[in-house]
Amino acid sequence: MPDITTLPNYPLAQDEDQGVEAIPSHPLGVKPSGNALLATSNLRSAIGTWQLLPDELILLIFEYLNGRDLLGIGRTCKAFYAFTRAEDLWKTLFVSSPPDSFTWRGTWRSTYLNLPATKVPQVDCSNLYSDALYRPFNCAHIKLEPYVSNIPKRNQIPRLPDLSPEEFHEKWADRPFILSDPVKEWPVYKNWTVGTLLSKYGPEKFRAEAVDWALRTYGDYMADNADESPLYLFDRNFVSKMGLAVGSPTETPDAAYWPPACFAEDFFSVLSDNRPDHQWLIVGPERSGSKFHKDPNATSAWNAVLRGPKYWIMFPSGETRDPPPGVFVSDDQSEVTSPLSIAEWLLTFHAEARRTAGCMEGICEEGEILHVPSGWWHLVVNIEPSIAITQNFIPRAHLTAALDFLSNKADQVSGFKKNVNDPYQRFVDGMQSAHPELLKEAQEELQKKAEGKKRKWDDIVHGKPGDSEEQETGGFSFGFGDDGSDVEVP
Ligand SMILES: O=C(O)CCC(=O)C(=O)O
Ligand SMILES: [Fe+2]
Repeated sequence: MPDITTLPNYPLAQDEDQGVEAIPSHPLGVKPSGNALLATSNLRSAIGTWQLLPDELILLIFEYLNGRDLLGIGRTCKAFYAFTRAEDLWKTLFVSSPPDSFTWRGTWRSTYLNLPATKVPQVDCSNLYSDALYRPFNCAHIKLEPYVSNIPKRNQIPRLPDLSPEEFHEKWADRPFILSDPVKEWPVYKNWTVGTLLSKYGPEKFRAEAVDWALRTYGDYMADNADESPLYLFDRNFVSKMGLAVGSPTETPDAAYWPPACFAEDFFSVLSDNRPDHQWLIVGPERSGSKFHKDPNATSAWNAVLRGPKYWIMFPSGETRDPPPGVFVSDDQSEVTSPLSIAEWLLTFHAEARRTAGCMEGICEEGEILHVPSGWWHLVVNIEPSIAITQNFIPRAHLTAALDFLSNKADQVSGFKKNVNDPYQRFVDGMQSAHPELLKEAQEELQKKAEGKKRKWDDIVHGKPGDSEEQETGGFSFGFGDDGSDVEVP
């Protein structure tokens, strides 16, 4: 019987000769729920009263069990065996109490239980029909190609060889772009591969989400995992761990890399060691990446790809703009909810996002560097195993935005060491001694913005002087948000 599905997003699991990209069969044979409609038997009938509960709730309840109990309940019937093989259950157990030393064994379950692949039983659960179990497997195997190709011309992120600081400040500080030249000069571009890093730094521990793993263990993970959302190495202390020198090659002859000239000005440097986290080494397998977010503290960023291309999809933000499709933001913008994994977002929202005004997309290839302007939403997915370095900075054009963020969104400020209190005041003090003129300009601009906002609010509430009765009553509907522009103050 062919596989059918109730969910339009799930491709049918078909043979390659049928001309559709094949998703391999689930290792236990579990099929999407829709197949139950025509099935003659269903393993779920063996779970007794649990049948009253949806699969998602069963998995949620299983999250409260420890490893021994999961194994126990998994022995009661094939259906529960399949449920207890859900990788997220074992990942959570592993991450909540990581052992000091372990061997990565291809899955979180096998790693937690220290089971060699030969000891994992092949149980046939082909009469179990469950979207909750099939979905993560499906998402772990989707082909990225349809999403990262055929980028509409209007969406394409511009690509340039290089930019001078003046060109950047005058024309490009608010726009995403890719530079193809500067990174090709970096020693880390010439020398780093996953292999060379493993041989040089294998025992060194790096941060990967909630765990610190020896790089060689992370290398084993990269080479052999089937996660829907692969663990992503994102380490902010790599420069010291790896003993790197960073700086312009004229001043630092043994420099491993240096920011391109157009990104060199960075006003957070006035805080020297008290600046917030600003540089990361990023390593991940194919399909790893970053869900939609804006970078911290209203900073801009560059992201240099050393190995493995990255697909970027980006949107501008602003008071009059909605967040990207599939992303939800609280009223004060302090909480961003992006509930879907990258794969599920691609399946569900990519087509709509591509049609949405403001969308920019591009592939940053090996040896290229991409600019993320302050305040832009971005989602990134690695098309192949990837190594990148990213750095956040405050350019001249976004000094006001950074001051605004530090002073008016103090509760959302992040990345500072615990002992750095009142980052806003520290930043103002630092700017006052290093760049008093620029600080004054930015503060004046901020002041104007605040007054403009107040005026706009007063206009809306009380009507503009000279407004007719009719305009006054209708004012609210076109006061905010309808003109598609991002300019807060006329
Ligand atoms: O390379 C990536 O996954 C993107 C990283 C990123 O967005 C960030 O560092 O803010
Ligand atoms: Fe980012």
